[in-house]
Amino acid sequence: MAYEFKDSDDLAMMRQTVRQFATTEIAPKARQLDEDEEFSPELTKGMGQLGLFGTIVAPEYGGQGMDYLSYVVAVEELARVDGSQAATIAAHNSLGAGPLYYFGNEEQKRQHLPGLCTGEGLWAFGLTEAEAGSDAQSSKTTAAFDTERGEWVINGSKVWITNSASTLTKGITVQAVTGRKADGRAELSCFIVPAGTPGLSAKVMHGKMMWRASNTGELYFDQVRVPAANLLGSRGQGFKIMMETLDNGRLSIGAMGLGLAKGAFAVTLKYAQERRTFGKPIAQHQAVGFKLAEMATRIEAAECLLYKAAWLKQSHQSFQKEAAMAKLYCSEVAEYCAREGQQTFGGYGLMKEYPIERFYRDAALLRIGEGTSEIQRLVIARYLGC
Ligand code: COS
Repeated sequence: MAYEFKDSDDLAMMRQTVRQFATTEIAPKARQLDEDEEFSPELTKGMGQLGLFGTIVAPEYGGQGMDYLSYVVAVEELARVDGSQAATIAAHNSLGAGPLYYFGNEEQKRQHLPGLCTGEGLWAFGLTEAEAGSDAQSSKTTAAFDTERGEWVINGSKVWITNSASTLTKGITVQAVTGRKADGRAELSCFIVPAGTPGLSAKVMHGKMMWRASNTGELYFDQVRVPAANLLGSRGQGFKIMMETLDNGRLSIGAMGLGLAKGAFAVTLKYAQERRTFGKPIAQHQAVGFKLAEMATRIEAAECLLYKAAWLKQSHQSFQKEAAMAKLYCSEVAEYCAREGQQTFGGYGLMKEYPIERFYRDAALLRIGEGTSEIQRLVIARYLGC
């Protein structure tokens, strides 16, 4: 049989373990952490003990050696309860550990990866700048080579960088301009910048509408010096490293969308079966029943698309187009389910007491972060030959 539309025994066990942790450890704290805009090192370490760090990294570097579908399911189960904790895991694994694992040389991998597979250390992805968001090639951050000292000197800034300004942050992979190509475009390269390097400062970004308990930082590089050995990949390969990393990252953002949609659906169904109007549970009014039917149908379609994309990735087939589709569609389904769920809750859906309110806010990030919905459509259209 070519397809098996069910979790394997191992996957089902992993799903159950993460769901249990999310329900018993994260759910009771999620509302308060969101309200206080507080990152939780304790929950992060707890997720580390569960094996959710270094998920796809091979055991020889300290990782869990999971396949991609298992990783996607782990993120989905966290997002079913809390987008902030899921964001910490997704950003760390796909964007933090990912480029070091896929593009690092042996020495870099042995030096950095083991500490990133436990939950005791976070690594961030330094791509976005104030004037380089969707147009990710237009970085202004520069790295100049000091031939006398054999060091790169980095100057510039980054913004919106998940996991970059926490007490657990161990470092950042930074894209910087290292010269000009023959056609005049910027030559971009990636650098490993450990936290605490002189000249590097990080500021936590406050006032977010969503993912309020995840750590988001603004980074400043003022004559930050790193040795030549901290170049990741080769000089000029930086943009490709970043783009390939985002291809992978789209799968985990898709998982965040699917998880949020499932979480919003679950609380809405329960509420609709309990809340009574006109003498019966509102689930029995066709207007509400149709909403639930539509949510469930879209969730089913989103799951098929995402799991297929993850399967393509883990079976070493071309997956980039499907990853962009999954990111796009799962984030739209998440937003749909959060909005229709909130509508079903009526006035209560506007109150922080009910998690649907948080789902509604968290869903907004998914159509903007790690490539807007417009960028996903652009990427998909390119794969179609448009
Ligand atoms: N994998 C590998 N290489 C890739 C690639 C990918 N997915 N996408 C592009 N490239 C390569 C191209 O092949 C091209 O190589 P050459 O210079 O050797 O020809 C180079 O990168 C430039 O590609 P292109 O000209 O297509 O780049 P654009 O400036 O047009 O940008 C988009 C392409 C819009 C897709 C890209 O900028 C993008 O993804 N932007 C969104 C960034 C984003 O998601 N930011 C959010 C980060 S939050 S963590």
